[in-house]
Amino acid sequence: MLIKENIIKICVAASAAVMALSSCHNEIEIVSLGINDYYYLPRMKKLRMETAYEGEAFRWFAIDKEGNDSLVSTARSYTFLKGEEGEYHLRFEIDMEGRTMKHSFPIFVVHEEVEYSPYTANVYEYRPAPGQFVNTMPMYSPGDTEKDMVRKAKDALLSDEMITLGAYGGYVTFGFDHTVCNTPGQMDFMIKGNAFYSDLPEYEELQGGSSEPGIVMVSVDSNGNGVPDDEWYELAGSEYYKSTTLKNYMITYSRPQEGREPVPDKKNQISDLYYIPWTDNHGGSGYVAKNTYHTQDYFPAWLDDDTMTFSGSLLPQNGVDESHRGTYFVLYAYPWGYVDNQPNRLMSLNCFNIDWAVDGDGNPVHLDGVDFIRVYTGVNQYCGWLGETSTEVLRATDLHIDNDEYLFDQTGGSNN
Ligand SMILES: [Ca+2]
Ligand SMILES: [Ca+2]
Ligand SMILES: [Ca+2]
Repeated sequence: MLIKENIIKICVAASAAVMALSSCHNEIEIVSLGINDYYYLPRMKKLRMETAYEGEAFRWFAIDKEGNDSLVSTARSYTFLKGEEGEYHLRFEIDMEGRTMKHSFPIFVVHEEVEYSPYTANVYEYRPAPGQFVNTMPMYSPGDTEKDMVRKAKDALLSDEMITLGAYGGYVTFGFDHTVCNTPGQMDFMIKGNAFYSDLPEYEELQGGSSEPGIVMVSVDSNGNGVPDDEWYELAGSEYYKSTTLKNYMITYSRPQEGREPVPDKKNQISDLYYIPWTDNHGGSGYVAKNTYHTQDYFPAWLDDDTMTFSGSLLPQNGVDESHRGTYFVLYAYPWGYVDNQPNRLMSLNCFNIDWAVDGDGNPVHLDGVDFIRVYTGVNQYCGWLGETSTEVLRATDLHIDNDEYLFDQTGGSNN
């Protein structure tokens, strides 16, 4: 009932606005502004508005309850997104041939018709780098294509099962059934991994065990095609601004040569030391070795290419051979901002804030919400019998939707 009354009120208000504009412009022009008199929009969905006019300047204002306006965009189009239901007001202005036309309109943000899921709902890309769990997590079957493997990765994440990203650079790109909104001052989503602490003395300042940090990137479906082909932004975790983190790192892995003679290191449970060679853009090179625990192919079996190239930021190595003889490695955890880095029980340290987004030059970027999230293995490291360091990923949770995963204050944890 309330909504119906609102519609009537808005229609009246809209006609008044049209009348006002009509005094200096004919109605056809007004219609071709391309902006409706009002909008209904589910929460957490984007609304892209664009004027049909070629103006000299465009201004979009958000108007608060007291009637104060604030400029939100000077582009020809504007994408509106709100996580909270309610009535919002905008004003659009266009300068054209020495005149300014204005159009004020409300947007009613309503609850979605079909309840959103708070969890991962789609996987768009699955490109693990070579690794000891590749082809088994998720399981490859002969004949599977990349599309099949993306579907298997999706089935896994939707069931809260683990997938591997393999060695440095390997990634997965996933999303939700809505846009994840960036709530100011709050963590926005959580991603689980399988990190755990070793039994280190509590007085040790550094904690770790199996921490295989994955870097998170976010993207907005700016072109609205539902595909992650838009600009990406890294979420700057605790290591981002340190000189020990390399930017624009690039690595290329090569498929193992067919019929090559393996070179084992039996003392360290390695069946082929020189199994998968890699080179990087810093003059480095090395191998992803094959161990005796995992005997399947480590190179993604569904790909035809003989090489795989990955790029991104490179975190410093975090593994230390505390035994000094290759029997006991501790992979120390970074403070915050990475996947598969801190144990899942430390929930806030597995949470991410869209406000951490930076562009390719490291400049902070404000995003109202994100449609695509990518996680990639952030360390290039090999730890003896433990093998390559590879990020593992389980399902993600949107913290702004009621869920069973995240059970305490969302503002807790690391910096905002
Ligand atoms: Ca936020
Ligand atoms: Ca897109
Ligand atoms: Ca892991």
